[in-house]
Amino acid sequence: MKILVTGGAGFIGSNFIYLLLSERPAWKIICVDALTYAANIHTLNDAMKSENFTFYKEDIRNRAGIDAIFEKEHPDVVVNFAAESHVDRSIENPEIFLETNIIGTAVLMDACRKYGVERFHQVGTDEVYGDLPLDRPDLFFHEDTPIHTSSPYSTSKASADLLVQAYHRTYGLPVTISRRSNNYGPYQFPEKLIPLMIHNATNDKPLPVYGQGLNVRDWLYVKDHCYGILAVLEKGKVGEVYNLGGHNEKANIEIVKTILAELGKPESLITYVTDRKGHDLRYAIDPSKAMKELGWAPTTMFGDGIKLTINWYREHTEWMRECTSGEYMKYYEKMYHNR
Ligand code: NAD
Ligand code: TDX
Repeated sequence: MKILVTGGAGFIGSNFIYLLLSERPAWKIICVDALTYAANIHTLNDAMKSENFTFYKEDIRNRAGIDAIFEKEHPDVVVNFAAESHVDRSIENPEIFLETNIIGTAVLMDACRKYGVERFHQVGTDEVYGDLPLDRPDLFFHEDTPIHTSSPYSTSKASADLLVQAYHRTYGLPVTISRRSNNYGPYQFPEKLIPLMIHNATNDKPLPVYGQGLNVRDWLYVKDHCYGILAVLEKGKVGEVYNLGGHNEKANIEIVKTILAELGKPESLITYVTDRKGHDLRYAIDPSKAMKELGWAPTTMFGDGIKLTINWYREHTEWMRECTSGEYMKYYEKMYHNR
């Protein structure tokens, strides 16, 4: 089996590659990543040691470059993690989200049509379903919940999903889509809530909580998500969408207080700042289809996962330093100064 993984130098893609190297050691892995600000090539240091792993620095928007990789490698399966993934950045600059998340996905699928693949899997998000009210804990996102997006990011991801379904219906491309909400774990870029809060708390810097910190997210340990994607590849039905989740809802403020407690830092570091524009209130996934049809279920409880995550960041200060030097400081200043 030869699998082409895009966005493999980012958070979830790299975790997926490490899962494959240990769980499917006979598979050949081709990683394609443009190495944007969100990537850290050192994340793949261990993977590079494997003879089953090949890395290409390429942009999924570059048709000639992508075609050349397909021409040379002829992958059996493609999993698309490559994306602009941060909601706040999409509010500042939507265009690159449209280019990478929509056009990039189309370029990849065109290459899949041209060279033939057994499966194109799109890594999606539950943000395509919009949000749920805070006072209706009985409501969840199902696979047939209408698409109803809030941010330029979620709109670009929804557009990509629709395009994937169109390529299936129009051209018969064998596709699957998985939708997941918030992941946490090793190798997540510190623009996202959990690594940002760990980084700031470790350095005794203020922890910027948007609004009142009452927005709810449905958290999944990244390794559980990666097992879910593998289950969709191996047991999923072509043309189907699978929601991956584990009923693990937490208000942001709860997460921030847990991180402070684990690190032994005072709650006085919490700073309430101006809310995100269009801030989605609550995400909550109904994962029963994936559980029933794929036999998949998450195994990491949040209490254990957050400890594993904090310890990983404690042990990888050099990795964090690489991410937070240079461009990151300018980004942080722009987004959080006087917020
Ligand atoms: P990330 O931002 O950590 O990594 C994205 C990777 O894609 C980076 O390595 C980057 O260099 C690469 N990339 C970006 N633009 C590219 C381009 N034009 N060509 C080639 N490579 C490019 O993202 P992530 O958190 O790992 O998310 C991966 C996927 O999962 C995304 O599609 C995202 O929408 C989806 N997702 C993420 C979460 C989450 O909680 N992080 C939840 C649900 C879904
Ligand atoms: O500094 C912060 N303060 C804060 O209160 C940051 C960065 C975030 N927040 C809040 C906003 C959200 O309610 O924390 C929550 C989580 O924020 P993010 O980590 O930015 O994630 P979110 O916007 O929920 O989107 C994530 O989950 C779905 C991923 O980034 C997406 O790629 C994925 O599709």
